[in-house]
Amino acid sequence: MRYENPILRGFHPDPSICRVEKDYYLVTSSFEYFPGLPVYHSTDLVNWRQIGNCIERDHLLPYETAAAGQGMWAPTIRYHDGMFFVTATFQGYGNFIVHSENPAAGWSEPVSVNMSGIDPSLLFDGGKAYYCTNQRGEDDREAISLAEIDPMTGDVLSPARVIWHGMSEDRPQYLEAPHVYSIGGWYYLLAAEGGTRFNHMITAARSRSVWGPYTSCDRLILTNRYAKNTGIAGSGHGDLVEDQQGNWWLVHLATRPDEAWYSLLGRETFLLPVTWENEWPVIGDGASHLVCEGPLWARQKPIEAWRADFSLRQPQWLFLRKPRWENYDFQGNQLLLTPSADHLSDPLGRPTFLALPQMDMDCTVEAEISFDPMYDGSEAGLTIYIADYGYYTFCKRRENGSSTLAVDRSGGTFQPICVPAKDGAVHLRISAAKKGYCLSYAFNNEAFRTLTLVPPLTADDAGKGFTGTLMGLYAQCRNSGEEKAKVISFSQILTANR
Ligand code: 6LW
Repeated sequence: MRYENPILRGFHPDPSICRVEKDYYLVTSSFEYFPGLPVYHSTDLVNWRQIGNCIERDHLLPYETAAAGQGMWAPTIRYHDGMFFVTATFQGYGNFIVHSENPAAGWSEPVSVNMSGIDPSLLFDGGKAYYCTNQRGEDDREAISLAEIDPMTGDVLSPARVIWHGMSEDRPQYLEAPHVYSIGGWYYLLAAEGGTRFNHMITAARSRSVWGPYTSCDRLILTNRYAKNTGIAGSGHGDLVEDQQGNWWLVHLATRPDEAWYSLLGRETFLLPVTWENEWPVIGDGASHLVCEGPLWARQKPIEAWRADFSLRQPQWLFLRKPRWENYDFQGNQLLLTPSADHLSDPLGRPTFLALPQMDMDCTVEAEISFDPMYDGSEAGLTIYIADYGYYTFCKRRENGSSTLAVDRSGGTFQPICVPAKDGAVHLRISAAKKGYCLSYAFNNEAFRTLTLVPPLTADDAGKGFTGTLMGLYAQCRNSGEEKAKVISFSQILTANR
C-alpha cells in the first residue's frame, strides 16, 4: 500500500520505535522544550497519536540550563517483560532511563546511568540488559561502546567495551545513534555517521556475539547524500522494528530541504520498508522517499486540524525550559496567560510561551485573544519561533499609552510594523507558505485584513538545525503587573493535506 512521508511532520528528530503485539510506540527528541520526550502510539505505523511525554515533571532534570538546541537528546524506547524503558541524554546532566508499565499513564523518575557518550540505547537479550552509547575508548577514537546494565537502577554492571569504530573506520565522523538488535542468530549494530546534515547516513555491522567482533556491512544502509532529486536530505539516525506480520521497517530522521538550506521545519520522522538479503537489512534503493509502497494493513489518513482544548493541558503543547506554571491558567473554555518579565530573546529565559511544531510549509495557525495591555511594553499574541535568537512575534502591544497590533523579529534589524488596535478580542492568523508567512487579523466580526508578509526565518535563526520551527502563543512585559491575556481559541490546520 502507498503512504507518504514524513509520518510525523515538523520538528520530530531522532525517532525510536518498539512494538508490543499490535501496538507501536515511538519517541523523539525534545531539546529545550518541556515536557520532554513525546510518546506516540499507532496500530498501523502510518497514523500516529501523541499519548503523553516521558518527562512530565520539571524538577527532575535541569531544564533551566537548557540553551537552544541543548536539553533532551535522542531517546530509545524498548519493551521487555511488561515494562517500557526509555533512555536519553540530557545535555550537561548525562544519560538516564525512565520506565513505565503504561506509556499513556506516566513514567518513573529518571535513574542516571554512569556511562558517557550520547544517543544511548538498550538491548534485552538472554535474560540480560545491555546499554550502548557512542562513548569513546581509551585511544579517543570515535566508537560505540557497550556495557551490561540494570535498567531499573541504571547501575552499569560491567566495564564498557568498545565494540565498533564505524563503517569508515579510519575516519569516522559523528558516529552516533547506535542500536543493537538480536535477530536470527546475529547481533546487528545500526548507527548513524556523517553528521546530521547533508552527509548523514545509516551504517551497519553484525556479530555472532553481542560483544563483537562486529563486521561492517560493505554498503550504506541508507543515505540521501547522493539522491539529490528526492526532495529529502539528511536521512539517518534510524531504528528497526518488526511488525506483527513479520515485515521489517525503519523509522529515521530526515528533512525536506528548502532551496536555500536544510529545512526550517526541522528534522522529521520518516518510515521505510526493510527487506533482508544475505542476512543484511536492505532499504529499497538505499535512499528515503516522500511517497513509498509498503506491506501496510491500514490506510494513512489525512492529518486532522489541531485545536486547543483549554480544559486540560494537552500533551502536544511545548513550553520553554522550566515553565512558570503560575503564568498559565487553563480555565476550561479559555486560557489565561500572565505576561512574563522573561522575554523570548532571553537565552535561558522561562517566558510565558506554549507552541506546537509547524507541521508543514503550508499551514495556518489562528488564535482569538482578548488582551487590553495596561503597561507600555506589555504584549501577547502569536510567535513563529525556532530559538531565542530566531523568531517573529505578532501581537497586541501597548506602546506610548496606546494599544497596537505589532509585528517584530528577533535580532533588531527588522523594521517593526505597528498599527492602532481596538480594545477587546482580536483574531490573529498566520498563514504559512514556502515563500513566507502572511499575517492577518480581524477585530470583532470584521473580515480578516492582511497586516504584512514576512519571509521565512533563516539558517542563522536555526543555529545547528537540531530543532524546528514552532508556532504558538506567548505573553511578555517589561514590568510584571496584574494583567492577563485571555486566549479564547487556538488551532493549527494543514492547508495542503495529503
Ligand atoms: C543526536 C544525534 C543526531 O543526538 O543529532 O542526527 C543529535 N543525529 O544522533 C541531536 O538530535
